[in-house]
Amino acid sequence: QQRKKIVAGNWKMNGSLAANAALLDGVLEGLGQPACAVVACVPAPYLAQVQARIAGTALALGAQDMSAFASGAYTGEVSAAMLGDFGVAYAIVGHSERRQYHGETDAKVADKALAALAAGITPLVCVGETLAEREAGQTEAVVGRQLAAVLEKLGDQASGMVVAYEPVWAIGTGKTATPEQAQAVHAALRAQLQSAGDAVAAQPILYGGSMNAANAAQLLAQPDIDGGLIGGASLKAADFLAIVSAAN
Ligand code: 3PY
Repeated sequence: QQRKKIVAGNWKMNGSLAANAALLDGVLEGLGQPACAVVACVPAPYLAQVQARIAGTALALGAQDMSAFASGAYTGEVSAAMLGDFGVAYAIVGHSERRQYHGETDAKVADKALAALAAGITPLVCVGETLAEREAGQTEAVVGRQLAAVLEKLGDQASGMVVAYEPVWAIGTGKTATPEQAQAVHAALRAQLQSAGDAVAAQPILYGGSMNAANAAQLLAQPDIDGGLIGGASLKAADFLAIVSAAN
């Protein structure tokens, strides 16, 4: 397969200076020079700590969210340029926890993706349906709507983004989409990306939602699953490294 794979850990709101140091020691000890891109999306206060520790290694730095605005009177926000100052290469935007608990709309997510690209940061754009939406047979309509908003906003810059499919019912619940369920949605997303051009469709599509050391290989064996956005398993060095190995 031609597409480069990406394994991105989403630490969410976990960690401390001490815990991060131990986790990074464990990951970096076993990481070597993987063929896939490997990313740690860390809480903003720890960017400097992680940037210093990963210098010269194959681990790249990511953020979990960012502001859609460039600068100014937006109390509490962190801009893409600020992230860039700390060597951030990737930023998750539109994670379902942001959509659910912080009211992020499709339009807001699209604005964030655009702001990331303007700062040279690759947005990891999350899409996904709730359980109710899946049971109502709306999965493809929902993720299609979420992705369309971003494609429209980015226009010819869309080839700079990476999409992550995260079924909301599989996030932090221990439930995982079966490889076949995930592949079906990834294929639909790929077709939608293709409508925006070859370069857009050539980007990896990540699966997220309780991907772990036990299920990663089967998920990653699917033709349109090109990596993972890893929640809980990214907090355990051995589990995270096992997923990286499965992607290599
Ligand atoms: C999960 O695996 O729970 C995630 O939300 C990854 O972003």
